[in-house]
Amino acid sequence: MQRLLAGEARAAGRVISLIEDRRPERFAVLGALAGRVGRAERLGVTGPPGAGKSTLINAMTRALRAAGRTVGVVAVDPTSPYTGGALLGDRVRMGESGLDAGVFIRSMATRGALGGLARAAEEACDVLDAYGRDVVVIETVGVGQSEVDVARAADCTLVVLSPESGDQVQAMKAGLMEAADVFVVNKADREGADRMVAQVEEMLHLRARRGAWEPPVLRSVALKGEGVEAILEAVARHRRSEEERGGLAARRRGRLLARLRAAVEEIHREAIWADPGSALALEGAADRVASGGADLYGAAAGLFRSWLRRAAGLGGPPRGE
Ligand SMILES: Nc1nc2c(ncn2[C@@H]2O[C@H](COP(=O)(O)OP(=O)(O)OP(=O)(O)O)[C@@H](O)[C@H]2O)c(=O)[nH]1
Ligand SMILES: [Mg+2]
Repeated sequence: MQRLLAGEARAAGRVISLIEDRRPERFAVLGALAGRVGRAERLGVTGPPGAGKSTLINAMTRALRAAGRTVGVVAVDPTSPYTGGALLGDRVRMGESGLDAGVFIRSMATRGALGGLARAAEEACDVLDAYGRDVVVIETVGVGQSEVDVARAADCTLVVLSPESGDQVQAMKAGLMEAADVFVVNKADREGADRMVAQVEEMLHLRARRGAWEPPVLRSVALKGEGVEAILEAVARHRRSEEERGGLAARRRGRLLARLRAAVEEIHREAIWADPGSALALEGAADRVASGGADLYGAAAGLFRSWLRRAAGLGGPPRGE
């Protein structure tokens, strides 16, 4: 079993590299996974820089492994302490799970547009899901809406704060706070944790209720694994509540619609610029716009139409293969 898992991890690693580099082969590889995606429980973890997200994920991973569940982690985080399945430096080490084939950790660095990275990260989660991980965790630093959205593309989103997060929380405001299904005030061993918990609870009271689920505000000392069981219990409770209300299905459906839309755009964008005719036409259009002979959008629409005609001549628009 361990060896099978290790072999699968290697294969998953290779597939995720194709995805990360946005290589054309990814279409076929992702296609082959169809039908096997959707079994894993997906957990998003976001929050201000340094709040302890990675440390907490590490502690949760240990608890999940102890319960016999396999775990995959995708960290969308250029400063992540994860490298190749181990944590670096004086930060928490993977400890007993360091060489555990039941844990797969992958960092994805910001490369190119964040939108592309968001898609790549979600596809990496699909791969780990298809390879049979029971729980797939995605970590993002909650500095902007798009990063928060990545973590939100999960069945349950944990927002991790620390006693020092007060100002950051003010700065990030709505997006981060509204993404939360479960709040965790980590570093509860430090002064100010009570104040932070009170601040979040007050904010939750002020806010109109989003639905039946009231996000709990929990405490943890991730470094010592304290509070982890209660967090995992809250995640399980949230899942049951979502399932009862049909929220999980609705959430996954909404995500699927958004991903399909983005995929249509991505396929066409790539196909348009892969066509040498488009590059030629682009130069001509730029000349016309520069000399005042055409407006930008008119020229762009013309470029698109001329590509459609060429694509039709070649047997139709691309199929993403
Ligand atoms: N005192 C205390 N320190 C902690 C705790 N959890 C994490 N830390 C420390 O906080 C620092 C940041 O922890 P990380 O887990 O890397 O935080 P992060 O949120 O993943 O950071 P980024 O991914 O860089 O945003 C490290 O030095 C940890 O050792 C805790 O419960 N108590
Ligand atoms: Mg981290």
